[in-house]
Amino acid sequence: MRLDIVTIFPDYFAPLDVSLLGKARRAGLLDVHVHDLREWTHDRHRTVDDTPYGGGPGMVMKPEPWGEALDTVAPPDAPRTPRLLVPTPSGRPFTQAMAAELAAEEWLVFACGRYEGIDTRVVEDARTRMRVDEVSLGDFVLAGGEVAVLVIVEAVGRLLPGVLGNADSVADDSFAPGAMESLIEGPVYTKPPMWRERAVPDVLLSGNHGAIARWRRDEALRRTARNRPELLVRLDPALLDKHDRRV
Ligand code: 6GU
Repeated sequence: MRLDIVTIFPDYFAPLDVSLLGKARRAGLLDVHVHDLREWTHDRHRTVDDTPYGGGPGMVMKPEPWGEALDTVAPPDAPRTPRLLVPTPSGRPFTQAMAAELAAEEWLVFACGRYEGIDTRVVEDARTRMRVDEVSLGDFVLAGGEVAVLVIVEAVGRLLPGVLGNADSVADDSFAPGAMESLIEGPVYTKPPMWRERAVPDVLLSGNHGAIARWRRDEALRRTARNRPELLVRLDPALLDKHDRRV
């Protein structure tokens, strides 16, 4: 998968050299290109922002550098077009289902806004020639899109074939399409079996795989009810297993 990231802070993306995604890049599974938006400015101060029309606080990112940047990264007359992602708190919620959908794409472009956002005409213009999604990570405000892009790239990158070892199956993850779609995972344990007078639940040491699966699902239901009640109330009844019960 190819990723192009346009930002005024290329240094934010150093973490993409590290850990799982660093390894995926070195293995050739992920081809990441980070671009400095200021390369598409033409004034001495390399200006990327200006005051908002209509007044109000803060600054808005100017459309011209963004237009040139997107035309260069994804030329309008090229045979292939990428999918453009614009992180913004006013976007649609980013979900595991969207991560899975994006993992099937060949080419993603990310536009990182700062300040009060990017002049709206940039997204309108881009929509005339590529698929564009404005996405939000949740109901809070970050200082810019860079950290949101790191989050999205990690969520998508770990789903690419070959990135995770087989042992880390994605099907059991919280929110995984299927049985875990509206559930969060329960607690996990490792050795030693007793630590500070706290025992690992007997069932996990039993070797009874059916009982272990049942216990894990009960714990996922319990934890979802406690921490994410809004997920449980819209749990699709078709996704309930016939042995699920009040826990
Ligand atoms: Cl995607 N961007 C910014 N700047 N703030 C956010 C966000 C994204 N999601 C939640 N807050």
